[in-house]
Formats: sequence, structure tokens, C-alpha cells
Amino acid sequence: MRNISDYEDSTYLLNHPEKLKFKADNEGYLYFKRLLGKKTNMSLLRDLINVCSKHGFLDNNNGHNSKKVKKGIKIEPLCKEDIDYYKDVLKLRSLHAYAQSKEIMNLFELLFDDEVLNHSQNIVRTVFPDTKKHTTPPHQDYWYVGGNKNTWTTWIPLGDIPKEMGTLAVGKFTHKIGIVQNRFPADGSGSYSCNVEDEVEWVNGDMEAGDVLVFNCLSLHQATDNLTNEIRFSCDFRYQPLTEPVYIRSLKPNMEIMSWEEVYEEWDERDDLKYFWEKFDLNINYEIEEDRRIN
Ligand SMILES: O=C(O)CCC(=O)C(=O)O
Ligand SMILES: [Fe+2]
Repeated sequence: MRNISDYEDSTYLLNHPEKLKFKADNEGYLYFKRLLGKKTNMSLLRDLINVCSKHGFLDNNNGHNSKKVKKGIKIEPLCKEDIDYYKDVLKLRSLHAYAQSKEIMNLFELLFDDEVLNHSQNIVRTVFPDTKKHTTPPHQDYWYVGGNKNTWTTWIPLGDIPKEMGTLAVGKFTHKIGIVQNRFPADGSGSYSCNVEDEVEWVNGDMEAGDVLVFNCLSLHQATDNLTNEIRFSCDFRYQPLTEPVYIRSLKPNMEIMSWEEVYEEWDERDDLKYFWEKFDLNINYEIEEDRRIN
């Protein structure tokens, strides 16, 4: 990656909706410092550390909140691959509730001028030290998410994430290029990558608990390497105008590794968050969209 500058904080535009929308339409990304409270962010981080600890990944000698991995443990891209661990992560009610934080829902209501659907397929990334070759390569989310091109992703660090721990770089203005057809097999999460022009202007930076990065599903983005000896945790959630088509997979648990019944097993029976999307009259695509088919 060449041509990198810091994320530009758009918090000051939250009271100027037209300007905020213009910036989103123009640059294809927005960044908000501390849009969310630190307390809830740290609480979800603790929940994830507890799941990691339950699965025996952590060096508990380093203290209660340690994100250091046990010596000798070799976890291949645990990112999402260790199914039992990841199932326990997806069962966390705190994760799914976080995706519907009112600050995020209000932000997208403002950007969409419509009611907002949070895709129930919420994702957590667990990135271990020394996993460079699994770092997520450049891609557009539209290839994976589909449905419509007005879907946006939020990428949220859990805890503070300095640049050397790896964050998410977004290519400013790249959503205007349209679908980038060049896809080829690559290492890293997602397994495919786009060709990227040298001129792309990337934004990246240190992130703090509560910061939120949002970008359009056609904006090119890529993760950067975790060069520390601690685990990096982040979550990525997706949102779209309620009236636009949604691809069926966006309403299933990530990677379809389990059923919603299994996710909800230990939740309160009357919890409103369960199957929340079923109360909307959605326009669901059951077939993969034409422009996402690989020839
Ligand atoms: O965190 C990562 O490794 C990739 C995140 C990503 O591609 C996304 O949020 O859409
Ligand atoms: Fe992505």
C-alpha cells in the first residue's frame, strides 16, 4: 500500500446531515471518533476474552484481561476457522445487541433517509499474532454480501487498536469505480482479492474503543497486519435501507456454521432481539445476483 493518510474524523458533521451525506457519497467512507461509549465496547471485549480463555488460547499468567496467546499454541488463521470457538462467539447476545447500538442505527437512518436493516449476519474477527499471511486482502464487500449497492459496513475495534496491531484501510473514492471484476485467489480471509491501482488513496490510523469506521459495499478495503504479540478483536456489521433487496445469506449466522436456534439457545425466551428481521416486510433475494456471478 502506498499513498496512505489518516482517517478523517466526521463527527462534526453529525449535526449537518446534508454535508455528511455528501461526504459519504463522495468519499465512500466515514470515520467517527468515539461514536460509541467506551464501557459497552470494553464489556464486549471482555466477553470475547472470556470465550478465548474458555477455549484455552490465552496465557492467563499475564492477568485477567490479557490478550496474549499461550506459548506453544499454534492457531492457524483462527480468524474465523476454529468453529467451536467461533460458535461460542456468535452466541453472545452482547455482540448482536452492539450491532444495533442506537448511535449506529441513527447514523444510517440519516444517511439512507429510510428505515434501517442491520443484517443479522454479524461478524467478529479474532486475529492472532504471526498471522500475516492470513491478513484480509483488498476486496469489495458487494462480492460477498450482495443484495443491493447501498449496503454499508461498520468496522469497529474492540478495545484500543494502535496501527501496529493492524486495522482496516479503506480506499477513498474507490466506490465510484463500480464493481472491480478482477478477482483472483489470494491468501487471507475471503480467499479472493481485487486488482488495485497504484493511485488509490488509502486511509488508515490508530483506533480507540468506541471509534467507528463505515464504508460502502463497493469501497475497496483491506486489513493491515497484526505485528504485536496480542490478539486483535474487531467486529464488522452491515446495514442497508429496509426497502432495498437483501440477499438471504445476510440473514443467516456468519458462515452458516450454526442455526439461529443454536445461537439463541441460552437467551431469554422472549428476547426482542431474536429474529428481529422477521417483523419487517423484506424484499429477499434467494438467488445470487447476476453481477456477482463469476464467469
Ligand atoms: O477485519 C478484517 O480482517 C476484514 C474486515 C472486512 O473485510 C470488512 O469489515 O468488511
Ligand atoms: Fe470486507
